[in-house]
Amino acid sequence: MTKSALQIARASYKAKMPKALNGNVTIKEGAPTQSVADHDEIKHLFPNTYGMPIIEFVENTEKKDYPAINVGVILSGGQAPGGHNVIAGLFDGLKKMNCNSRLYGFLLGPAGLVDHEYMELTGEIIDEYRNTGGFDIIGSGRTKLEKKDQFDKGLEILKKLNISALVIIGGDDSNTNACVLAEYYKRKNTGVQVIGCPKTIDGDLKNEMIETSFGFDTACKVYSELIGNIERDCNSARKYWHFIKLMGRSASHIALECALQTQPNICLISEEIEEKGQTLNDIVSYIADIIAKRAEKGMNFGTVLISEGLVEFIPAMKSLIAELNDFLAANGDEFALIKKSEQIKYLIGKLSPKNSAVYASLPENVARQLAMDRDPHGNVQVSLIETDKLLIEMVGRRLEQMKNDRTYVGKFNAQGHFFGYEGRCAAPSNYDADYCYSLGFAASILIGEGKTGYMASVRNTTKPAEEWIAGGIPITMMMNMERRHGEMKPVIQKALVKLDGAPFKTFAAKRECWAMTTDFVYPGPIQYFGPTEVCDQPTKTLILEQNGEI
Ligand code: FBP
Repeated sequence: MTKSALQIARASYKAKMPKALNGNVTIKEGAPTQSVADHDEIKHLFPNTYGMPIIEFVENTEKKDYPAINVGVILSGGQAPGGHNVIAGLFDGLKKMNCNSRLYGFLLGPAGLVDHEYMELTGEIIDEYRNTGGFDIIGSGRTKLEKKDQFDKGLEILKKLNISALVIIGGDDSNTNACVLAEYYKRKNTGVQVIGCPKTIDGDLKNEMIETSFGFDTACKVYSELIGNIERDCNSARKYWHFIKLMGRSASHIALECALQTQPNICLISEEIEEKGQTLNDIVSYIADIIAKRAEKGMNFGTVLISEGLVEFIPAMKSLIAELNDFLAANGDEFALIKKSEQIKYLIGKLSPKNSAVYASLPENVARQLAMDRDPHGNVQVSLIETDKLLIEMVGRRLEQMKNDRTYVGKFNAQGHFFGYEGRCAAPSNYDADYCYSLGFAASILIGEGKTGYMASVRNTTKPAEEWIAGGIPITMMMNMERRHGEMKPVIQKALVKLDGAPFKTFAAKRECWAMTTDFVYPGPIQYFGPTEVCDQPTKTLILEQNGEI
C-alpha cells in the first residue's frame, strides 16, 4: 500500500487514554440497572443480562493475571472514522493482559461470522492501520445478525477458533443484536462473551451513559470544512444559493453540529419540522421568504443545510412513504413488471387519495426516488432521495410566483450538494483517534473481567483525555420496546435531536441573525498536529450538552 506523507506521520500518533487505563486496572461496580422503559418486558426477554451494574475502571496498584484468550471482532454497518483505532485499542489491551492472546477479524461485517470468513489480526497488520480512516482492515457489512440459526452458525466458528469473546462495533441496531446474541450465548452456556462498541457518524447512538458515537466528530469536521469552503465561495462570487444535504439518516445531529460550526443562513432540523407539523409548502415558504429578504438587501446568495432524513419527518410525506413501503413490500413483484415510464402513474392509481395527491405533486425525479429499492429493513433509502434538488425546484417555482406578485425581486441561481460518503472514511480527528482507541481498550478489559452484554463506554470527554472515565454499560439499560415491522421488539432507543437541548436552543437563538447577515465561519481542515485548542476540541454539540454553553 503506498502511503501519503500524512499517513506516515500519523502512524506514530500515540492515542491518548483515560488515566485509569494506562496502568493496572480494576473494576468498580455500581448498583443494579433498569432499562429506560418497559422494564418487565425487557427483563423477561433478557433474563441473563438484565439489571447488571454499570462498570467503571479504576487504577489498581497490583497487576492481575489474565489467561490467554482468543477474541473475535466485527465491524457492522456504515463506515465511521476511528474504527481501526477501536480494533488497535482492543488488540493492545488484550496483549497487555496476556501477550499470548489472539485477535480474529470477521470479514465484511456480521456475514463473516455466519459464513465463517475471517483473518487473524497480527501486530504487523494492526500497525498498518493505526489512526487511519475507513473500515478496510476487515471490511464492514449490513447483514443483520438476529436469527437463531445465524447465532448457531457463528458459534461453530467461534468454537473452532477457540474464541471466547466477540466485539461488535456498530450502531443502535447492531448493538441491539449484540445484546440479543450475548443473552443467547449466555443462556446456552457457550462461554462466549459479547461486547458492543458505539459507532455511527449519525450521532444517534447516545444517552446518559454513552456520550457520543465514534465518527460523529470527524465526519462533522469534514463536512464543516466543505461547507465553510462553499460559504466562502458563495460570499466571494455572490451569485449562488447552495443547498447542502447532509448525511445522518433520521436524526439531524450532523446538520445541527455543522450549523453550529459554520453559521449558515438556513438549516432545516427534521425533528423541529415534525414537532411543528410543517408541510413541504411551509418549508418552501420559510426558505423563499429568507431568500426574498436577502434579495431586498442585494444578497442573492446564501447557504441552506438540509438533514438527510427531512422528507420522512414531514407528516404528509411520512404517511406517503409509509404507504409506499407497505405497498411495495406487498406488491413488489407486480411493481417490478411495470415499465419504468409508467411506474409513477401506476403508483398514483394505487395509493389512497390523500397520499396519491401528495405523490402526484412531487417533482418526477423525487417521485421516482421514493419508489426505488428498499433497504434490508424495508425502508426507503433516504441517502438516495435528492432533497436538495427537490427544494431547489420547489423554491424556484415559488420565487417565480413571488416575482409575479412583486414580493420578490432578485435572481435565484442554485447549486445542490450532498455530503455523506466524503466524511465516513476520513482519517480520525485526534478526538476520534483517542476516543476509539480508549473504547477498544475498554472492551478488552470488559472481556478480561468476564463481562458480557455490555457496551464499552468512555465518558467526560470534553475534559482532557486523562480525566476521561472508562467502563462498561449494560446494553439492556438502553433498551425499550418499539414497533418494528408490525411487531413489538426490544431495541436501543435512537437519540434524535432534543428541541429542549442546549445545542438546538443555541442554534435557534442565532438562526434569525445568521439568516440575514453573512456571518459564515470557515472552520478549515481538521488539524492533526498542533496546539490542543486547535487539534483536540470535541464537537460543539457535546460541549453544549455537557456545559450548556460554548
Ligand atoms: P450506520 O448507521 O450503519 O452507521 O450508517 C450511517 C449512514 O452513513 C447514514 O448516515 C446513511 O443514511 C447510511 O449510512 C447510508 O448507507 P449505505 O452505506 O448503505 O449507503
